[in-house]
Order: sequence, then C-alpha cells, then structure tokens
Amino acid sequence: MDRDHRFLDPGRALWPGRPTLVIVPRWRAGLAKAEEIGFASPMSHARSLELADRFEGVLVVGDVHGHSELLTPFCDLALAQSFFLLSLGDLTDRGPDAPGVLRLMRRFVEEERGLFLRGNHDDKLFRTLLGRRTFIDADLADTLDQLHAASDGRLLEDWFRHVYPAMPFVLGVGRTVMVHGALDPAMLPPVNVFPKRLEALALFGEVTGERHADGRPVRIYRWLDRLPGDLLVLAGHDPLSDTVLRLRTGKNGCRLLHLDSGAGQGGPLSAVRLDRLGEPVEALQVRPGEREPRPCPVLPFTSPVPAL
Ligand SMILES: [Mn+2]
Repeated sequence: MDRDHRFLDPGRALWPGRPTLVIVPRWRAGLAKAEEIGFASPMSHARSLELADRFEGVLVVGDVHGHSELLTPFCDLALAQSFFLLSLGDLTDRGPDAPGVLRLMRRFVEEERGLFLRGNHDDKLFRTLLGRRTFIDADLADTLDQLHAASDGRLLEDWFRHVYPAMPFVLGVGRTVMVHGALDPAMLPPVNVFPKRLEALALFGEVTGERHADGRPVRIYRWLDRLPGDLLVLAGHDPLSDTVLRLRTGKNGCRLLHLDSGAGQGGPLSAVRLDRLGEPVEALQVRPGEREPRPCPVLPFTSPVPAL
C-alpha cells in the first residue's frame, strides 16, 4: 500500500475514539491541483516567481513563528507600496498568535499578493491537521490550542490544509533564490520537481545528526559551496541573525543571507526588499514592541566562539 494515499481521519470516525482508516485521493493527501486554489501555474517544488505588473518588487520575510504583531507592519508596508509578500516559512509555533498569522497570510494568498514557502513547522502542522501521527511538542500544542480558541480557527485550519500542498519549497526571482532551510543545485529553477531527500533539505537544512548541548541540531552550510557563485540565497530556519543580518559567502562566491533573526525567541522579525529583477534593495526589521519596519545592517557572518 502506498502510505501517501492513506491517512487517519478522526473526523470520519465510525464511533468516537476509533479513528477510521480512509483512502483519500492523492491530491487531498498532499498534492493539490493548483487550479483548485486559484493559481495559474501548476504545483511544483520549485519555481520562478512571475511577478504581476502591479507589484514594485518582493518583500521577503523571515520566520514569523506566530508573531502576528511583528508581521502586521510588513503586511501594511507591502500593501502601501505594492510589494509581493513572500514568507520563508515557519509561520506558526512559539508565538502568541498563530491564528493571526494565518489570517494575514490567507488574505495575501487569496488576493494573489503573497505566498509562503514550506518550513518544517508548517509541514508538521499540515501533517497534524491531516490526522497523521506526529510528535506534538509544547510549541505545536500551543498552536493547536490557539486555533481551537479562535472563532475562525476551524476555517483557518481548513484553509491551511488546503493551500499548503500548493506552496513551493523553493522560489526564484532573477538570481535570488528563496528557501526555508537549505538548497542543492538540483533544486534550482527551472527544475520544478525534486525527490524526497531534497524536500527534507529544504525543510530542515543540512544537519550532521549531532546536537548542541541545549538539544538544537548541529546545522552546517557545506551546501552553499556547491551553488553557483552569482546566486543570492535568502533562507530562514537557523536564527543566526539578530538586530544585524548575517551574510555568509560560500567557496564559489554564492551568498546566503540568514533571514531568521529569532522572532520565535523574542528577537525581531526581518525582511529583505527585492526589486522586480530580484536584486536586493534594503534590509528591514520590526523589533518587539515597535510598529514600524526600520532599516537594519547586513554584516558578514562570523562563526560564534564555541562555548566552553
Ligand atoms: Mn524552521
């Protein structure tokens, strides 16, 4: 049996407490047809963004992690100045208002003003909402509680379950490429479908299997050395930036801007504005307690001194 065709649907249980195994069409299990949710281009792992004429450029936002109060100023900016809004994924978990973040993204996606890339937290939320067995840690439990408590929580869950499979892992604009975790040359547009191994790379980044003393996985960036030198990569997932954005350069000259500045850990939310050709124009942040994006510096990445 192909496991992709099956999932446990507690909502269709024959009697309470006994989930029924049901067979669902493949598009419902993970591969929605793009036209069903209003997109012109077919669902793909990676694609180039075709920017409608009405947009001045793209506002690429790092890991939001449930902080709608930090995302709202960027949404306002995108609306006021006609930027397409692109989230690098990890919309929920750790913050106080997952429903608010989903509400904002829903508006942008439905009005074809924005998209989000798949992040590992989004992927886990999706699998959980499908009824698949996942490990529900304290962060995800909190997200599910927030959705449960929201009057439109059920609607937002349905929307997310429906739209997530149509969201790409990788999006390119000119020579700038966006991903949540990590990239491989085999994931760059015009490639549009790639294998499971590379899905995991996009969601989780490159890991060694080891863990830091505090339990965080050890993440490495050898993948950057394999990419063409003229690319700029915008990635989230690893909160290596703070009030300064960190730019890493690979062996061939390929640059990686770490756009996760730790909004999920009390840090600011960061964004980069791209022009219509994908060239970076400015880096911006919304800091906790503030309501306006402010310009923020970009400095070379320097390895932190290991704690002894
Ligand atoms: Mn992540």
